[in-house]
Amino acid sequence: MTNLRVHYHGLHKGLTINLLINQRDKIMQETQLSIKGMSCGHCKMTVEKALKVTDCVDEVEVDLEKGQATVKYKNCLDSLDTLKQAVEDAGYQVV
Ligand SMILES: [Cu+2]
Repeated sequence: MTNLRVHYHGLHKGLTINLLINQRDKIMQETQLSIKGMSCGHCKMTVEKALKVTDCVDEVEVDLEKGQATVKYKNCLDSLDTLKQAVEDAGYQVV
């Protein structure tokens, strides 16, 4: 009986660890970028598209009036510079 309990707890722990490892790349983080140079809906769409530069970017929301982009991304994104570079490659400035 005692052995069974110990075994159960060991198994449970192992499952938890596996779950954490599988979830590692799914944990979401959020950042906001101030973007200069957007003037119309077309700019907004261009920047949104540009920011989805890798699969690690999950959600992009661009507020044209505020000149601000909210980006939700997974831990697999190597650096925030990747986002900055993508916006600049699209012809806008991150300030
Ligand atoms: Cu425009």
